Amino acid sequence: MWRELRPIGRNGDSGGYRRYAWTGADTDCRAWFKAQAESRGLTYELDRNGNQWAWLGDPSQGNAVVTGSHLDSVPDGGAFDGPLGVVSAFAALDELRARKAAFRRPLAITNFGDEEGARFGLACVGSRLTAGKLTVDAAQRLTDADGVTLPQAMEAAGYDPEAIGPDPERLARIGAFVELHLEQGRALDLSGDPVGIASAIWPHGRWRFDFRGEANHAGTTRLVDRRDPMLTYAETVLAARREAELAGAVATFGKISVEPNGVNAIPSLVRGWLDSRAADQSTLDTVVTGIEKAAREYADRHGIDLDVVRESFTPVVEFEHALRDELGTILGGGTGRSVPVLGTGAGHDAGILSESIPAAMLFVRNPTGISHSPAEFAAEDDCVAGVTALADVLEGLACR
Ligand code: HGY
Ligand code: MN
Ligand code: MN
Repeated sequence: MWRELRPIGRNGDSGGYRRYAWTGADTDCRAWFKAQAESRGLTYELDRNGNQWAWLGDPSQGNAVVTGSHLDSVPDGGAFDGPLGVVSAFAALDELRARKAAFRRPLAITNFGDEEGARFGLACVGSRLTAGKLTVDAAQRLTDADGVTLPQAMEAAGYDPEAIGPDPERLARIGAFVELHLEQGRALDLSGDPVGIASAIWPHGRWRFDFRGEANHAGTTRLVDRRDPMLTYAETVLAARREAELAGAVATFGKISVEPNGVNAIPSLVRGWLDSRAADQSTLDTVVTGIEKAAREYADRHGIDLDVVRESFTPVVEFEHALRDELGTILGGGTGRSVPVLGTGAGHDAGILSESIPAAMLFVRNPTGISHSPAEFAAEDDCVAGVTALADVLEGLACR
C-alpha cells in the first residue's frame, strides 16, 4: 500500500506531498482507496460530501464500527499524516481476516475529504459538512487562491456539488469511530511507547489579518512618507510569539500573501493567516485578543487599516471517556498494563465527529515529533504495532 501511495502528489524537489482537495493528486488517492476497497470485496460508497466508505457487512444494521482518516495533505506534507490511518485500517482488516475474526457489527473504512483545508482554508470540510458543522452556504463560498470555489472544484473533479450537506442518517448508523494517526509530538517517544490513546484536542482556530497600506515606489518614497503594511505585519508576528509564550500556548503565522508582491514596491496589502491553539478556551481567547490588540496599536502608528476575520474555529474536544476506557482495556489485554493517554494540539475528523457520535483516536509514535513536513516519520515496527493495536480495538468492538 505504501509503495502505491508513495508517488502520488509527491513533489520531487521538496520530497513533500501536495495532495490538495479535488486536484489530480486527490483523484489518484481516491482511486487508490476505491481499488483497495474493491480488492478486499468491500462495498464501496461515496457519500454526498465526497467522503469515501468501504463497508464490510450491512450498514443498515446500524451500530457500525468505523475506522479511517484522510489522504489529503498540507503543502509539502509528510507521508504519514492521514495516510497512516487509512493504510492501517485496511491492514488491520487483513489482520482480522487472518485471525478469522467473526464480525457481529458492520465495519467501515473511511477516507474523509479535505481534512487539512490546504486549498480552501478550512480544515475538516468533509466531516464538518457531514456533521452539520459547516453550512452548505458557507461551504459554497469557500474559494481557493486562484478564485475557484469549492463547488467549481468538486464539479471539475467529477463530483456533484449540489449534493453536499448534513448527513445525519449516515452518522446514525455509526456506533463508534476510531481514527489512528501519527503522533504530532514526542510524548510517546519520551514515554517509550509505540502506541497511545487520545484524551483531548486543544481548541484551535484560524484568523485572517488584512493589513492595508499604500503601494509606492521602494526607491523614491521617503521612509517617513510610507504607509507600509509589511512593518505592521512583522510586528504582529513578533507579538504572536510573545503572547503565545506568555500563555503557554502556540500561535503561528504560516501563510502570507502580499499585493502587489513586487521587489521594488511597498505593498498595498499584506494578508497573514494566524493559527493559534491552547489547552483551554480562555487561554486561547487571551492569546488571540492580545495579538489583535498589539496589531491594532501598530496599525494606528503606521497609518495602516486592519481587518481581522475569524475563518474557522474548533472548540476543545474531550473524547468520550467510555470509549476511551474501552480502548485502554482492550489494549491493556487484561494485564492491567496501561497505555499512555495524551492530548494533542492537532485537529482531526475524529474531533469533529465526536460531538455527534462516540469517537476515539490511537496515536503511533513519531520519533522526531515532526509533522506537516517531508521529514515526518514513523518506524516500520511502530506502524506494525499501530496496525496490531487497531486490529485489537476493532476486534474488541466489532467481534465480541
Ligand atoms: O490540525 C490541523 O491543522 C488539521 O486539522 N490537521
Ligand atoms: Mn495534518
Ligand atoms: Mn491528519
